[in-house]
Amino acid sequence: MKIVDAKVIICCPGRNFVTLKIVTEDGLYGVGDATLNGRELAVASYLTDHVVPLLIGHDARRIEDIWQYLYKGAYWRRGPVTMSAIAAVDVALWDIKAKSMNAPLYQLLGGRSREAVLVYGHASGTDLEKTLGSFGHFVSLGYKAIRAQSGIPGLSSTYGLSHGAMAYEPAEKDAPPENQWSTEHYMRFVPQMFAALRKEFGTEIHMLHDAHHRLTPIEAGRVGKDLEPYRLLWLEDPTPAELQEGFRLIRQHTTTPIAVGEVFDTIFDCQTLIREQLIDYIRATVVHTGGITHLRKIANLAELYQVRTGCHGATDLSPACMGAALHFDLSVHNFGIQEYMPHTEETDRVFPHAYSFQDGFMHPGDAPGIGVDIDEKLAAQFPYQRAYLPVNRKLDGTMHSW
Ligand code: CS2
Ligand code: MG
Repeated sequence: MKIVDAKVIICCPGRNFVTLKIVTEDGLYGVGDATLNGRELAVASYLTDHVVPLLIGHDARRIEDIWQYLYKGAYWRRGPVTMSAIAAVDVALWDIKAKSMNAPLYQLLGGRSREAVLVYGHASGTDLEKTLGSFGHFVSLGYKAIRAQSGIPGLSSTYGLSHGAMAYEPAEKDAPPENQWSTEHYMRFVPQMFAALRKEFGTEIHMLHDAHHRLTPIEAGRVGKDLEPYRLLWLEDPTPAELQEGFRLIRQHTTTPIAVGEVFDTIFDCQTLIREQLIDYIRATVVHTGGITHLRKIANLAELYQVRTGCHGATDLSPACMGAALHFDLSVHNFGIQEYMPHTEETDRVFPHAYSFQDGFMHPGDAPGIGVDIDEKLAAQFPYQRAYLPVNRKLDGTMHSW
């Protein structure tokens, strides 16, 4: 089953997506997401200029060998650009293999371990009252787990607020927007927000929160401790994870479960975190971590240490990533939860898909492969538009983690 063609499709149906399509000699094709938010064209060039010429003539069935060939053959290891490119090839090949067997991908990954995939939605508002309203909306839609983010009193703007919609767009067109940050303001406000949420919505619903890497480990320990009465499912990205041992300090101070990993690109970013049981959920996902092949290895390591998966699933991960992630989630034993931010109607039209949401859970569907396609003609109607993730400055103007 030789690979005869591979091409990169870049489109912007509301936001940018980079997709790889691989075609085999028997006419089968597979798609894989290669989107790296704010740096999309770097991955597109990596694929078109360096990877596609290597793929032609290879046997599409040799997924593991092609993964090793691209990873080791590059000499320059790891990094989000390389690993997103490898992920796109990997997912497209899994898609082809599953299609060639006329089976949904999860059947090749060991079959389903559960009936459906628990997902969390994104409640947010510019102030506490609006956040409570948004949370109530998600409850009414059947969500069993909801992340809550809010504007913070005293700060003019905060990252990750959807302004009443079901999702927010992480990146903005042209130049990076600048948000304001103050750890003191944040630390005062967040426990009040969860006190209000628990009071209004009770103890049954799972609540989550994302600190977006903005705290030092000891500050994160304090936030985790202050949030303990509200029993969060997780506190996400409490501190930047380049310093894996920083999480030891957090662990010494709080039993609030910790999730991290949406910016990780290999198992080497989280081996200490997992082996020392410094985290409870690993957020690495298909597109930024080398595809299904590598993510399964991370999950297998995590299983030994009772760490569960919680794949990143914001709107900058395309439906091709979401489809692949749902097959992974349905099959992997130590699954925890999957993030879900619905895409725009245009994006859903460009990427017809078999996955669906019902009553707080998702299912990848039973279409052969990953169950996600790309309508190339329609994609061509939405040309690329440069966009950037926001940056954060402290009140005195110092650059901070976003
Ligand atoms: C966030 C994302 O989904 C999340 O948890 O942290 O908004 C993230 O910032 C973006 O996906 C980055 O592209
Ligand atoms: Mg996050």
